[in-house]
Amino acid sequence: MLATVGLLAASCSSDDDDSATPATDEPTARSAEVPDPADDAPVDPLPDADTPGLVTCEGCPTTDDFTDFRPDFGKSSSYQFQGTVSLAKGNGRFYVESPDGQAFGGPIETDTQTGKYSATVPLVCGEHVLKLVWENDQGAAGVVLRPRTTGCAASDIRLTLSWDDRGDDFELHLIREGGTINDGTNDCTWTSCIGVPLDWGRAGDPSDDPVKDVDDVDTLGPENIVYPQPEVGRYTVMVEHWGGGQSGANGTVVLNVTGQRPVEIPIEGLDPQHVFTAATIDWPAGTITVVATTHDCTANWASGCLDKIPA
Ligand SMILES: [Ca+2]
Ligand SMILES: [Ca+2]
Ligand SMILES: [Ca+2]
Repeated sequence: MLATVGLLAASCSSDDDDSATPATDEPTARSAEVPDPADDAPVDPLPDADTPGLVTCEGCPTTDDFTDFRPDFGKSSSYQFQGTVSLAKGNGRFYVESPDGQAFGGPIETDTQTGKYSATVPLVCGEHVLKLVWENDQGAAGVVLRPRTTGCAASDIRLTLSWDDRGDDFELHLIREGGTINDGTNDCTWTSCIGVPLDWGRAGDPSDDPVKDVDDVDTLGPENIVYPQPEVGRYTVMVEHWGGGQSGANGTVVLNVTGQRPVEIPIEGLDPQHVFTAATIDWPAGTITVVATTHDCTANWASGCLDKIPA
């Protein structure tokens, strides 16, 4: 596949953009007429590059890890990318976009001394766009992939959480109507929704159950919950900051709900043993209502918040 590598112009800060020329006859990056996304949409770190291939610019971060830009991930719902990048100034960013308009992103943990990076990236059904991007003072560069997955059913609700290196660690919760955080029946989270999923919807039918298919137990994340065919009702999206982290941790939770554009909700200054209520989702309307409130649970914390929230 090396011979078919597409070199695209990256978003270099250099003025010398004419030097970056596509090496293949594949269509080049999107034109500049694409309207600006909404303020609360997940940010595409390489908005001008959508053609599969390496994205390079002079002096920018580079990686030699990719030769297959259209990988087939089969039935996997996530993939752990790991390798080495040169010249990255900090953590990278991944970004995923599906043909039906779902989008989400998160950090790629990157050791700037050794260049080693690792991130478990949630995948969506079918063919989609997946970017891995690093920055330095010269600009942003990396790789654009067009992966494919097969045999999966699209989820009407997808939640993707990531955080910074002060958070250790964050925990994503999807609570159905009538439930509270950390109740074992109505809260999809690390204790209830990994491996053997909760039996929501049709009893005994796992195809309509929520699953936490990506979990993380230290810094950065991501975590991901997919819920294919929601029951009618109101769902609450919450995030816990567990005990090992530092105060003032930041993060984001991205909601992808069928019929709605993606909404990214910032989490700002979440202290350990505090809980952030991100939003509610009403199904089947799909209505997302941003809540963005923080609850101090330090007085009632034992392996998670034991306060009865939401009411
Ligand atoms: Ca976690
Ligand atoms: Ca079920
Ligand atoms: Ca981690």
